[in-house]
Amino acid sequence: MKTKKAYQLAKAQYAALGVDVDSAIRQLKKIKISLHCWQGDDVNGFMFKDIELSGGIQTTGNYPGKARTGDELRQDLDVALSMIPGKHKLNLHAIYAEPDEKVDLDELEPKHFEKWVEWAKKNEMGLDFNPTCFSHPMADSGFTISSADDNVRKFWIEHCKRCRIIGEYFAKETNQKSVINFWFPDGYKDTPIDRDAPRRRMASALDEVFSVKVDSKRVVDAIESKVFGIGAESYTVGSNEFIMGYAVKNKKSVCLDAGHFHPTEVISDKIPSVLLFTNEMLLHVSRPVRWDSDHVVTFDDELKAIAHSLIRTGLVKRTHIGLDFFDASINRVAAWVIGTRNMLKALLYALLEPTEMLQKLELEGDYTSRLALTEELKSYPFNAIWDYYCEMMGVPVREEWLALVKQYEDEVLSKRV
Ligand code: RNT
Ligand code: ZN
Repeated sequence: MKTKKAYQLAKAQYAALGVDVDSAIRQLKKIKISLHCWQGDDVNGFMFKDIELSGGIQTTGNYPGKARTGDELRQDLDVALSMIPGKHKLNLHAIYAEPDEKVDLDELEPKHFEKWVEWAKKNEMGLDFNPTCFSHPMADSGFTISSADDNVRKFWIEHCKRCRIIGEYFAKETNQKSVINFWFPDGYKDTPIDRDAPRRRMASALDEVFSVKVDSKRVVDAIESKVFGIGAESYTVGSNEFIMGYAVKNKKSVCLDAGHFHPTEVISDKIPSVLLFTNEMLLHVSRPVRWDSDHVVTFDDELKAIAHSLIRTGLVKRTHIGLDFFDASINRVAAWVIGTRNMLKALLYALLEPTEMLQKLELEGDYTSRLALTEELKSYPFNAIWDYYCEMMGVPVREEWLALVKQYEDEVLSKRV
C-alpha cells in the first residue's frame, strides 16, 4: 500500500499521545452520512416540470450536466459514492418520486419509490426522507401546514402523512432506520400582526401528521427550525423555540441545520443541549456564507467543532448526520464528493484526539495545557491517517478523485443537453 509508510509514522506520533489510531478507524467505518439527493439536480425532482424553486431557498449557477431523470441521478450518485469511503445513506425528497402516471404530492405512495429502494438495496444503503413542502402551487401563499386556508393545510397534512408511510416502507425494505425530516418554509416577508395563530395551526397540523401510527423503532421523525428564508424575513412559523418546544413536548427529534441560525450562532454548541432533552437528532450539515446560502461543506473550524461535539461526548450514537447544500456553480458530483469526504475527515480528526487527557486538564483547571495541546494537535499528521483510510476502503487517495470526476464530466455529464 502506497500510504502505509506515512501512516505508520503518523500512528506512532498519535500513539505517543495515547491515541489508538486503529480504533479511531474502526469507529469511523461505522458512521453513516446521509447524502442529500438534491445536490444532484438543484432541488428540481422529477414530479413537476419547469417548476421554480420556492420556499425561500435558492440554487445559483448553471453548471452543465445536471441529472434530469432518476436513472441519471442514480448514475451520478454511483460515481460520487465510489469516491467516498464507507457505507452510507441516501436522503430523498418527496419530489424525487418516479410515478408512472401523473400524481400529486397528496397522492404519493411507497410504490412510487420502488426504483430508489431497489438501488438502495443493491448498494446496501439506508434511505432517509423529506416531505417537499415548497416549489408547488399549494405553497404559493408562503404557507403550507400552518395556512389559514383549510384546503391548503389539508393538502400538506395529507402529503406529510403519506411521507411517514413511505419512510416506514424504506426502513422495512432496507432494514435500516429511516429519518423523516419535516421542514416548512411558512412565514411572512413583512411584519405580521398575529405571531401566535400560525404557530397554533402548525402545532395542531403536526399533531395530526404524527397521529398516523408508524413503527417508531424504524422511523425517526425530525423537525427542522429556521431563522428566516428569502421572502420570509420578518416571521418564520417554525422558529427555533417553536421546534424545540414541540419536539421536547412530543418526543420528536430536532433537525439542526448549520445555516438556520443567526450568523454568530453555531450548531456545534447546540448539539449537547438538544440531545439532553431529546433521544435522537438529525443534522443538516451545511455551510452558510453570510446567510443560509447552502455552500458545499468545507473542512473549516465549525465542521471540526461539530465533529468534536459528536465524538467527544459519544453523542454521535444518537445523531443522524445528513448533508444539506446545493451548489449549481460547480460540478455537482464533485460537490457531493468534497462535502461528504470533508464530513468524514472531520469525524476522523475528532476521533484522533486524546480526549480523556484534555478533559482531565480541563477539570484540573490547566487551561494553558488545554490550549497548548489543542493547538499542537492541529498540525499532527492527520492527513496520513486519512489517506491510509481511503486506500484501505478502496477509494481514491487525496485529489486522485478529481481526474475521475473530470473524466465522467467529459464522457457523460457534458453530453446532457
Ligand atoms: C431549507 C432547509 C431544508 C432544505 C431541503 C431541500 O432551508 O434547510 O432542509 O434545504 O429540504
Ligand atoms: Zn436543511
